[in-house]
Amino acid sequence: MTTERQTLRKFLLQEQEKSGIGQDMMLLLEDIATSCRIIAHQIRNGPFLDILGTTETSNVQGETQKQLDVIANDVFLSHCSNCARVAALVSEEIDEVIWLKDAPKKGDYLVYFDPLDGSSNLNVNLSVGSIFSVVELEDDLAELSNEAVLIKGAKQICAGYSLYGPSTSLVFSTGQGVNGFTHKIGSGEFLLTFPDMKLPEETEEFAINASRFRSWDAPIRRYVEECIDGEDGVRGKSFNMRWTASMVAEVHRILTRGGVFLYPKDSANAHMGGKLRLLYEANPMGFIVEQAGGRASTGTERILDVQPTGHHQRISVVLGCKAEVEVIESYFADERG
Ligand code: AHM
Ligand code: MG
Repeated sequence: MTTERQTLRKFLLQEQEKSGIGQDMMLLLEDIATSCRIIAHQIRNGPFLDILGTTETSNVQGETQKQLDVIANDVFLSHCSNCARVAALVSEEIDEVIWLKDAPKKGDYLVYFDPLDGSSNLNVNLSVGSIFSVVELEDDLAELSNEAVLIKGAKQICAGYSLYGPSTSLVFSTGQGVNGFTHKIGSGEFLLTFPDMKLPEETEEFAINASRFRSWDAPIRRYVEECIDGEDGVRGKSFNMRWTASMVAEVHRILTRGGVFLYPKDSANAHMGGKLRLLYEANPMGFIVEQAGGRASTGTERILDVQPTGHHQRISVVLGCKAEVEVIESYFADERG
C-alpha cells in the first residue's frame, strides 16, 4: 500500500500561507530541486558517460576537480540564475563571487553552494551531496565587492542539501523546522517523506576522521578517547563510530538517528583555518542542525555567529545532538582554563 505524499510544490504553497516564504524563494527552491534532480541523474549515469574521473583543472582551494564537480557547478549556476531576485552566487568551485546584478537592492538574495560535496566518493559509488544557503542583502549595495557577501550564518533565510544516496533526498529549512523530501524516480517529483525532522538531545554515536588523531588538539583527543573507553570510562556508556567522508551523508544520518560530527581545526590544517568551508558547508549545515533542535559549534563559539572574513574561509566544525556538542565545548572551555 502506498501513502499519498505531499509534493514539493504543494508543501511550498502551504509554507507560503503559513510562514510567508515569498514567491521568489519558492521559485529558487524549485530551481534548486531541479538542479539536484539533474545532478542525481548525471551521477547515476556517470560510469556510462565516463564522467567520474578528474579534470586537468584545480579549484580555488587547490583541489583537483572531478568532471562531475564542474558539471554540478554549471547546473547550479544556470538554474540559480533563473530567479530574478538573486544578486550573486558563491560556489566552492569558483574563485570569485559571481554578480548577476550591477546594482543589487536590499532584499536581493545571495546564494552560496557546494555543488558536489564529498566528490572523492564518486569513483567508489558512495554517497555525495550538494549544499546550499541563502541570505538577503540588508541594504542596497553601492558597489560590488567580495566583502558584501561576508554575512553571518545567523542571517540565513533558507539552507539545505541534497543527498545522492540509494535514493535522492532534498532536505531544507526556511527557518520553520526541517523537512525532507525524496525524489520519486519516474515521476519527476520530490515528495515529502521526512516531515519535521528532529534530533534527539543525546547520542552514543560520533563521526570523525580518526586518521588525523596525531594532529588533533587536546580537547578533541580527550573527547574521542573518552568515547572509545566506553562503559568503563568517564562517559559510562558505549559509543559507535561512523565515517562516510561525505558531510552531507553524515548530517543526514545525524538528522535521522542522532549523532555528532566533527571536522575540527587541527595542527595539520590550522594554517588554512580547518577543512570545511564556512559559507557553503558549515553555515547551511549548522542552520539545518539548529532548526532540527541540535547545536553547531566551532568548539568555542556558535558557527552561525562567526563573522566571515573570506568567501572561501574554512572553519572548525562540531555539530549534532545538543548535549554531546556541549560536552565537546566544555572540554575546550576546560583547556582555556
Ligand atoms: P569537499 O568539499 O572537497 O568534497 O570536502 C569536504 C568533504 C566533506 O564532505 C567530508 O566530511 C570531508 O571532506 C572528508 O574529508 P576526509 O578526506 O578527511 O575524510
Ligand atoms: Mg564540499
